[in-house]
Amino acid sequence: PEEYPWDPIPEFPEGFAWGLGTAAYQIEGAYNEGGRGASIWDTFTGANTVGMPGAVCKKAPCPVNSVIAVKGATGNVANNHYHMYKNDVRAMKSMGLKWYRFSVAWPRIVPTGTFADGVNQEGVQFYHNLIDELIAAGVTPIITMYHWDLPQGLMHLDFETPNEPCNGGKEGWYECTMGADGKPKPNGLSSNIVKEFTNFAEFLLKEYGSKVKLWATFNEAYTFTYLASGYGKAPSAQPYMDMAIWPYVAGHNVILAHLSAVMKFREFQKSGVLSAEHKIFITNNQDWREPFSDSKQDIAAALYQVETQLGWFCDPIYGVDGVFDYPYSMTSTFPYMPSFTEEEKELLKQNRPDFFGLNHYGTSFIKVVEGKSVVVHGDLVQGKSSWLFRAAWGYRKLLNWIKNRYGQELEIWGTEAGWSDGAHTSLESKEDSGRLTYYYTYILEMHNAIYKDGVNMKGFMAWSLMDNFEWEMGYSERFGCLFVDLHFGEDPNAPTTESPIYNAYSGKLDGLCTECDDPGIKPGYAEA
Ligand code: PNW
Repeated sequence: PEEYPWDPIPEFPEGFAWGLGTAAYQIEGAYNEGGRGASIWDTFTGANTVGMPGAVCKKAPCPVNSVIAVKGATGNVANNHYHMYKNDVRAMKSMGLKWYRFSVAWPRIVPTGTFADGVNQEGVQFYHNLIDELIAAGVTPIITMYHWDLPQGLMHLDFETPNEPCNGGKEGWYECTMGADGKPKPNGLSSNIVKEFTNFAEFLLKEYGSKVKLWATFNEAYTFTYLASGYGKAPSAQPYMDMAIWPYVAGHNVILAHLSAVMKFREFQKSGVLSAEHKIFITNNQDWREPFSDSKQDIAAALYQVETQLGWFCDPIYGVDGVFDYPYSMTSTFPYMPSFTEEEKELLKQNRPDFFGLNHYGTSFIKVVEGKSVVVHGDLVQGKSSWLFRAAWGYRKLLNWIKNRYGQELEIWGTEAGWSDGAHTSLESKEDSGRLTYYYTYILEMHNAIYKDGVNMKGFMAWSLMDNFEWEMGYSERFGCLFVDLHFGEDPNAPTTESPIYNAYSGKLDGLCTECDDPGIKPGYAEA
């Protein structure tokens, strides 16, 4: 279908890693089983977390964050992967999958988030079982340490009197101290959040390092700091925070937590806990921003967008011409930009990750109208997601941008790319031409980037293995390479506006959603 001749994909370099990805909260379910603690996503979706370690909700009804777009949808059950992982791995094996990127749920391993409170052996064992199953099926695991499900115990929300951070409490990624100049200052490498993430990372490396060689610290720092602060992409201390301040406080803490985990990794490589074959990276995300015209304004505005998203995290982590710091476009124009100490910059330089992890989905055109950047999409084809416009050439341009900025020797691993379509209730309507066109064209352009432009790309993990809980969009957007039969509305006890969060797995109503006026897709459970 569509405009391509569908000739066979040309050969890729030997050993090129082809794989699929998922994230814990999007597939696992079993949110209140096996000793798991509460995460910020349980709170965000309105799950009943009463009695769970680290929960903010002490008695039902628990508060629901009003910015979630598909009311009533939760990851309480999701793909039930926690119980069905053997099935899922069997599916991977039958597809001939060789690489699989997944994340570990921090609150499943450290229920309160505070390491000194103890580790949950049942959770630890679950990931051993999963990894063993993968390896037995010939699938190489890649672990993402953090894919947005912060233990709630590390972020004490106050729903009654919403307040902005910097008040000395447990503030998750927003931890800071108010400076005398009225600007919040992150607390540096010794902050509580950095220490707890490092404890968690250290534990993971010791526990699973003998089985897993590839490790990512974070998934999409931009999304869970910037989008989380203002657009409800993920929960923050309150739905709409001051966007000039808080994303940058959170981002700073994330970069230092990443640095601290890499330092631990290198230390373990020196002491022999890990080997030289172990590799560590971070995954950041960028959709391509193409100048709408060749006017200087449009070109500058498009570049500014890439620098202030991808550059924000990657300039300090990978360095530009030997300088490991925020882009000048940010430090010179953002009033609340935190700064790194000289010592931190030196540590960033000495602890550069082994790979560049890249999540990339689509492209937008940037046009300056009356001094403001406007996003337009011309005739690009749109997926189900509001932000997703297909343009494989944008992928090639972005890969070149990364090569030119961070150096040709740095290996790039595509850690996500994918296409969403809408809700289907039966397999009959699944033709999948949008997804096939997406992958076919993106893979061709990736091939061009490698063979024509000299981009040093080593792997490509498509998103996602299967349809799953698409964050604030619930189950209304499907990114799966495997179609999932969502058992919505077929059950006589399926949710109504009065019975908001029906847990089809346990057969119980286990949440209280106060705003289920427009459930869109009914909450329920999914089975791959
Ligand atoms: C990624 N944007 O998020 C995440 O890593 C996945 O967990 C998620 O399921 C997937 O992409 C699809 O959304 C994104 O605003 C966050 O362009 C933000 C954007 C794109 C992807």
